[in-house]
Formats: sequence, structure tokens, C-alpha cells
Amino acid sequence: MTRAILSLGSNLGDRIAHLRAAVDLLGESVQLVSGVYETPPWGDRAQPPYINAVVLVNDESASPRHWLELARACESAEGRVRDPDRRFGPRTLDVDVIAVWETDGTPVLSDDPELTLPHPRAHLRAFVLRPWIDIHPHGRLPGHGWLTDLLNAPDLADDLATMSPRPDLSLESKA
Ligand code: PH2
Ligand code: MG
Ligand code: MG
Repeated sequence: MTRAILSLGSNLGDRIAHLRAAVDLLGESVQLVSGVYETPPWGDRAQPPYINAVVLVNDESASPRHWLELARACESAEGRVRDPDRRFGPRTLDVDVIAVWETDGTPVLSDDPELTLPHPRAHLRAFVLRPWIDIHPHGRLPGHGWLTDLLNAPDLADDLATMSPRPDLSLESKA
């Protein structure tokens, strides 16, 4: 029923192992996997650097909420501990639902505080948009327009300049 862009991030422990575990857990639903990027911490700056990537997932029977549940299951499996006082603090694995589409391509819009769609800060985050454009060069963030235009926004220039691709850390399956 839906496909979705999920953003993956880690800045604690064996970062790439956490991202790989998420891709494994998402299993058959994973259709496309971006490159991996080393990114300075955004928001709360006093924490280690992140690695980030995005995946396109697709499942005939998945509701939008299914992706949120799966995202949380991945985070729990990787030992994510939430610090209620530090909203943007360090984490072993963060899986965010960025955008969801019906099978016919209609974007799913939601103002549910638990699952706001599209993700309310995605358009500001180079660490989401840059990996995403790897897999969707002509992609659009619903409600915000083309990924290329969003990435050209002056506000993102510094973040783009300070992130770097990590081709040595692939999420592609070696099978
Ligand atoms: N996630 C956060 C806070 N800050 N910074 C980067 N570079 N990458 C992230 O994934 C990230 C962040 C909270 O979700
Ligand atoms: Mg996040
Ligand atoms: Mg999150």
C-alpha cells in the first residue's frame, strides 16, 4: 500500500554496524539504499559526528504507521536509549520516517504529532536530503519541492560543505 523514505543515523558505538542492522531488519522491503555520509551533529552540537544514509522501502500491505513501528523496532534492536531531556542527543540508531506515498504516488500528509508527514524538519537537513538525492535525483519532498532546489538553499551550504561521503562504509548487500 505504501512506500517510504526512511533516514538512518548513528553517532554511538559501531555506527555502520547499527545502520547495517537496520537495513537487515527492514529486509525485503528495502528497494534502494543511498551512500553513507559523515555529518557533523546538527541541533545539539556537543556530541560525536554522525553517519547518515536513507533507504526507500516499499510494502504492499504497509500502512504509514507500520513504517513508524518498524523504525522503532530497529532502534530498540540496536539498544537505543532515549534521554527525555536531550531531544537531539546522541544515539546508537535513529530511524526517521521522512515521507510516505501511496502506491499511485500520492503523498501521505499527516499532522499526527507522533508521525508528522512529511517529517517537519526534513527540508532543513542536508544529512537527509543529500543521501536522498543519491537514490532519487529527480525526487521531491512533498510540500517543499525538488530535492535539488532544497539542497541549493543558502541555509544548507555550510552543512553540505562540512559533510563528506564515506564510500568505504557501504550499506549495499555484498550477496
Ligand atoms: N540526528 C539528530 C540530531 N542531530 N545530526 C546529524 N548530523 N545527523 C543526525 O541524524 C542527527 C543529527 C536527532 O535525530
Ligand atoms: Mg532524527
Ligand atoms: Mg528519530
